[in-house]
Amino acid sequence: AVLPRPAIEFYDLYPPKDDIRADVITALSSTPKSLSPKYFYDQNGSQLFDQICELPEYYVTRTEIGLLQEFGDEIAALIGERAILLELGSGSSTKIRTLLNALKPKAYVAMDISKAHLINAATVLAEDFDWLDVHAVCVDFSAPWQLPMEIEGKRTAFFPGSSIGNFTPAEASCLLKQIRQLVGQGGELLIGIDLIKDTAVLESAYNDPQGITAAFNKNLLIRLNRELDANFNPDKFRHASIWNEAESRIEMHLFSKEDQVVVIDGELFRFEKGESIHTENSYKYSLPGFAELASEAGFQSVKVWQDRDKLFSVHLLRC
Ligand code: AVI
Repeated sequence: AVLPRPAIEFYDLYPPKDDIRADVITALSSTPKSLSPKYFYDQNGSQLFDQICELPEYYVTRTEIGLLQEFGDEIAALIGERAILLELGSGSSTKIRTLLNALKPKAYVAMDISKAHLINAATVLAEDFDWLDVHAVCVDFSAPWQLPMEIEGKRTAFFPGSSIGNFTPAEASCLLKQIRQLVGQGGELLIGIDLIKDTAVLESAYNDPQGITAAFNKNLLIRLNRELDANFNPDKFRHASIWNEAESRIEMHLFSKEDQVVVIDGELFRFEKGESIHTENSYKYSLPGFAELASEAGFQSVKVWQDRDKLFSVHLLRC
């Protein structure tokens, strides 16, 4: 028998394809060349990211989930029941599952740039938590946005995974201010922040020996081939992640293995041997460093949790 699927409300705020084309062409025409990490997350990229989260080297996901499990009751007591829970970069909506029974929110709004993955994750969540009012919004956080629906209640944003680390500190500051607007006076933000640590630990988390992170990075080229009629040969690029101490960030690059020309929708792009496409930054913070960023954006710290090895932190902030 086919079981009825609990309905989710879906809202699409994602920009049209032309925006991607113009953005990619500008970024690859600049020196040094770059591509925004937001383009990683097509259906395939979201699945590869889920695989990264399971890697032994990628301590980020399991450490954060450990914190949410260990301190979930305390977090829920500080937030209180019946909040409107807004998750930014909800992906597969895995982490929120550890909090839902304790939090008993009035509604859950999953927000992500990866449309098909988002709809699927929100639908499965609505099936598993049939008492929960589930909404899904496809949105790009790098541009200003507003919640497309009206829901009454205290708002709590959830921004896990240290996804804010994929924005420069200046962009992160703008995004935090946007989140403050989103949740309003008395609203909260529960956010995961990855911490500065030993270079070898950081670099191995982003250069796994199974090559999943390399496949995730190169999927960007495969996506451009499909969506923008480009002719990248992913085998002619080498994945590498490097800790940039001065900027406090892991940088992901795709290095051209040879001199080559790539055509994107009729336009030619030259790559020299060894030239890189800078595809991602993943900023790491100290606790005081993040506290300063949050307070500058108008948030007060309620409580900070970290694991015994001081790998990762979860912050409850209020405005
Ligand atoms: C989504 N984001 C927080 C991940 C990170 O760690 O910066 C993306 C990622 N890139 C490579 N591995 C994981």
